Amino acid sequence: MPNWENTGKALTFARAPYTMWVRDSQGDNMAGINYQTARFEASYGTVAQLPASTTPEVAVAGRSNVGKSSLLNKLFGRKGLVKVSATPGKTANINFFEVDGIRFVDLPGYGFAKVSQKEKQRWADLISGYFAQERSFNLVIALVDIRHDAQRLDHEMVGFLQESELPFVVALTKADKLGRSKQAQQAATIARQLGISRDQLIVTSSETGLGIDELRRRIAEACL
Ligand SMILES: Nc1nc2c(ncn2[C@@H]2O[C@H](COP(=O)(O)OP(=O)(O)OP(=O)(O)O)[C@@H](O)[C@H]2O)c(=O)[nH]1
Ligand SMILES: [Mg+2]
Repeated sequence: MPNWENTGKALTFARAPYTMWVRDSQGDNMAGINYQTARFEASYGTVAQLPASTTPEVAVAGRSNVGKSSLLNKLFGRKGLVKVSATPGKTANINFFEVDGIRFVDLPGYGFAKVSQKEKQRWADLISGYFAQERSFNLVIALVDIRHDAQRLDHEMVGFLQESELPFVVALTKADKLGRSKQAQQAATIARQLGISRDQLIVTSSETGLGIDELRRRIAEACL
């Protein structure tokens, strides 16, 4: 049972059965997703506010400061669409973006120590509340910093995704901070630590664009 924060309150994930939407591909899957249409949809502070899920959804989850917002900007090819900050804890809401009929969901980062217990609990409730809803979970992109061993909260996130049988990939972030051989070494180590196969893991960088095309391929497979 995941315990997202050290609040002492374990959160249960009772995932409702869900309908998986796929976007109408107008007879041609190869047409792909037009990322140039990316637009901010809305920001929600409580799960009760979330609108019904009527399109494919791609959610981005990971520890605070791991690079969720930067990765979304890189995917969209739009520098400032998703707010990025050097200060962790910037995204304390669930933010929806709409890209060519597909909804991208920027989840709040977990594990940031310097906020109040109350705020931590609010973030944890947002994340678990999102996954407990009846939504079209086409793909979850779980982000893990390539420079470090998998942390407790990374294990809990991936364990939860495996147990709930949600479709997911792990994107290792900030690969530009390591050399090529170290990247490969960390990818193998983190895959082993998380108990996932190497092909469930993509090495990425929002600085250089490494892995972004591969990620777009996975998203297209999951949503079209
Ligand atoms: N070098 C490098 N820095 C990155 C990369 N991705 C993100 N960063 C930096 O890491 C910091 C956090 O990035 P964000 O994208 O805001 O991270 P986040 O996961 O959205 O953070 P929260 O919303 O606070 O949970 C920023 O200073 C980014 O510039 C990357 O691929 N390479
Ligand atoms: Mg963010």
